[in-house]
Amino acid sequence: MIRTITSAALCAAFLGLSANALHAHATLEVQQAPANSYYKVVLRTPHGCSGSPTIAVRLQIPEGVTGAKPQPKWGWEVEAVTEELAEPITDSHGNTITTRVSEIHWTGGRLLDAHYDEFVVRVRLPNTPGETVYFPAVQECEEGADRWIEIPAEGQSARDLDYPAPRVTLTAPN
Ligand SMILES: [Cu+2]
Repeated sequence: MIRTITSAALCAAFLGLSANALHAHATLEVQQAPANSYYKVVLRTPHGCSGSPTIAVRLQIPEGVTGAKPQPKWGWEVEAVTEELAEPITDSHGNTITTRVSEIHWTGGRLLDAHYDEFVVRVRLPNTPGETVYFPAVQECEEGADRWIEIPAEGQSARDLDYPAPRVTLTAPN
């Protein structure tokens, strides 16, 4: 047992991977996307909270991200929380929009630690190429919660964080 752990640690050190890089966290399926595009946020949930089943997921929709629409999910209630926009915007159909969805809550389900699932929202990304957009997520379990909300400081890597917020980096617009 001790030998096995030592070789894994050596391997991780060699590959320059921190411990949590080997540990599948709550992340987005696609981590690069064109700025100003419609994007499918697929929040991957590969495990529960220290083995406890997931019973609720709350996803923050960051400023600048608009048009968020959650995908209905069998066995779960989905609720979209809205807030007033500082300035009204015009959507791609010429409609004036004065509110935006700022959070999505999934409740009422039960995802075992042994199972994998995804929570999906379609959004419009901001027109800020080069920026990394973070979608902080809270995973509530029967026992405890994992708060994937940490955003790296300037010059810091998300790999160095214990609970990194799911993210997508914006490339040049299409
Ligand atoms: Cu993990």
